[in-house]
Amino acid sequence: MVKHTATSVVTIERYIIEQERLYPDAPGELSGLLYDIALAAKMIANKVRMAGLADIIGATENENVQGEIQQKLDVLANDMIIKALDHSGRLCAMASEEEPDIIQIPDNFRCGKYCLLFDPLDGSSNIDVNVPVGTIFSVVLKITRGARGEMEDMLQPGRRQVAAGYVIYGSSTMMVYTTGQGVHGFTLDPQIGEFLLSHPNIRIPERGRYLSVNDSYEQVWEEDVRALMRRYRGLDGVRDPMSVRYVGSLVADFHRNLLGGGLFAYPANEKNPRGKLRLLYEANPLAFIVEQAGGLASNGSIRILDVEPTELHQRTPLFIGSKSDVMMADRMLAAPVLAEQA
Ligand code: AHM
Ligand code: MG
Repeated sequence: MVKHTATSVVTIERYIIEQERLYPDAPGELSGLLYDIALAAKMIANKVRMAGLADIIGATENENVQGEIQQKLDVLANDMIIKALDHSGRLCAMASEEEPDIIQIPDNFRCGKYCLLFDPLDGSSNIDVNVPVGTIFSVVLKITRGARGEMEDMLQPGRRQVAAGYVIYGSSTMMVYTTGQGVHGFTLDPQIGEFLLSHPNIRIPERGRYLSVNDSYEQVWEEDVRALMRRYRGLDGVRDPMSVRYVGSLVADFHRNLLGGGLFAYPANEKNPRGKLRLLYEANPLAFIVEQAGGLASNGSIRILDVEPTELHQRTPLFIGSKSDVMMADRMLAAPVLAEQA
């Protein structure tokens, strides 16, 4: 990794170019792809920042905006990502949490060798109350021979990802990504419109301070999950208690735990026997990031990155964060969580 002094200003573009020089075998197209995603993130950040004003502006400028500003932000974010990337020649197809099927590259654009899978605006139900939301993305190489991306290209296990990242639209906007050479975070300077390197080589603490879980599901958890949560809280005297922090916005909960140490858990339950979160758009990319930062992600029985996907919108239980805390989940959830069989 190139060392930067505290005073050097490193834009995401400069960083990506420098990484490319360090790893000459790495395909340059991947760098361009990351840069395109950063551009889409800036456009989404701009809309998210205006979200609280949408009604006010809509009321005064109804004719001009023709409803666009009041369109659901997750749909807008979805469209922005597609439009920022479909013409680049780098992708052979995309898949989004917002779309039922694979998104093909329009006929008039060249197809490339990568597939992009993304959740355009995770936690979007929080937007009305000014809680951070995020974009999550995953990149895999095309494995089929035809010109276009196919389902088989999308359904690759997470360990085959070549890049993954997220953008958090919080008190500031940050983009965090990995290409398999560590995890690096960039903060958007809104004055100049550039992502600047602010968190080089992020490492997650081995043991977590925070537990992020929605414990209103306690009644519908299996008994082993209940016992695990009691352990994290220090109630069985084995572990010192973790503090509970739950935003209910995965990117925000994950980001806090990545920097400060902690565990995010969304176990299977009676109502959601396969869990809630999506393997391809949420669990896989965050699992790649957390492992690159020294942490771990599991579905309660196996490593998330080793799960073989069978469908585009597959759900999975998720335990992700500091290594020793995720390993504790694997040890205590003796019976595999219901996900794999379903
Ligand atoms: P979404 O993709 O529909 O936004 O749902 C995912 C969100 C995550 O951000 C968050 O961790 C989880 O749902 C919260 O779910 P719950 O309200 O059941 O705790
Ligand atoms: Mg989501």
